[in-house]
Amino acid sequence: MSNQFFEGREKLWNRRELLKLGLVGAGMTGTAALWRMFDSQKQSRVRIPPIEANNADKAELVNPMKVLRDFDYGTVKQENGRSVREFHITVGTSTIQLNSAVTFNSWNFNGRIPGPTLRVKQGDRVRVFFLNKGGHSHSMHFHGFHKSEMDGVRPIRNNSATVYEFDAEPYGVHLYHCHIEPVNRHIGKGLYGMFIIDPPKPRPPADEMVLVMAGYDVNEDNRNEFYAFNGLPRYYMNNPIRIYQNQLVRLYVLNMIELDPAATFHVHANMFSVYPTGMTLTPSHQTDVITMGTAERHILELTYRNLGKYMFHPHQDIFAQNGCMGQFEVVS
Ligand SMILES: [Cu+2]
Repeated sequence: MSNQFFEGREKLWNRRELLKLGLVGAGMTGTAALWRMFDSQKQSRVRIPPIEANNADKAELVNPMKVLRDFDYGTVKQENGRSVREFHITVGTSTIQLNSAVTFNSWNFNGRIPGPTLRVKQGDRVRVFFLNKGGHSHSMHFHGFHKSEMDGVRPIRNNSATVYEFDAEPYGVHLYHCHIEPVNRHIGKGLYGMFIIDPPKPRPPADEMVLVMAGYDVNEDNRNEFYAFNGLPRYYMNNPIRIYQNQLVRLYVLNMIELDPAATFHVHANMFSVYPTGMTLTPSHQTDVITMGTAERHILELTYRNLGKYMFHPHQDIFAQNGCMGQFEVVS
């Protein structure tokens, strides 16, 4: 597909964006309207503690506080009586600051690490306009069901575009990533993100958040020197995630650490309910530590009874010591 075609669609999209408010009333029908209504109701029943302005306003490439509760539902269109969700993804490159001394040349989706959390409902048609401005060949490979030609393993050359299209199934917490060899390098540079497919009947209201664990091999020795939740080492240790006492918290957790075979996820002073791969509506069990291989992910639900600060981290403590470390701050 030509670049020109893609850019034409981009322009069309921008015009639609401008018209969006006017179109919502007329264009949203049937299940999409119900879904939207449910979203707004859900929002009104869940309270989210205020985020300090210096965190909320930061516009850096990697802003874990912004990544945390940011879900991209795409733009909904109705085609032949069904919902189509359209997304625009551009691969780029940028330098990020892992700590005061270490910078890292990242490759990323839409200028952020992890890439946008794409969120759809089971049965929606998903349409992704993919543009590669990353300087090398890249691709976008989704987990979940789709046809061979939509598997995202074909290299899309720099300054080229393609469209990925498939039906969203099965419901669960999934992922997408670049699948160009060496894949560990393309993922390690930052080309990954979460892909959530909501079940037909939505889950109960909760304070929902995304936690993606990843590693950084800064000296290219095939070992990770830094680890992080949502892009930046130790960020949530220095900027705790505020949550309300006695309110259900739903964590979408993904292990995207390359070069280490597995990582665990552990929370202090609590137990969480496990929904394996997010593919069940009832939990399989309760625990306070769960082991995930690379690309493994789960929905974990928990509620804190007591106020205060509580750490969460992989229990491979070397990962935690090197940056994959955070804390919840339970407030009343
Ligand atoms: Cu790539």
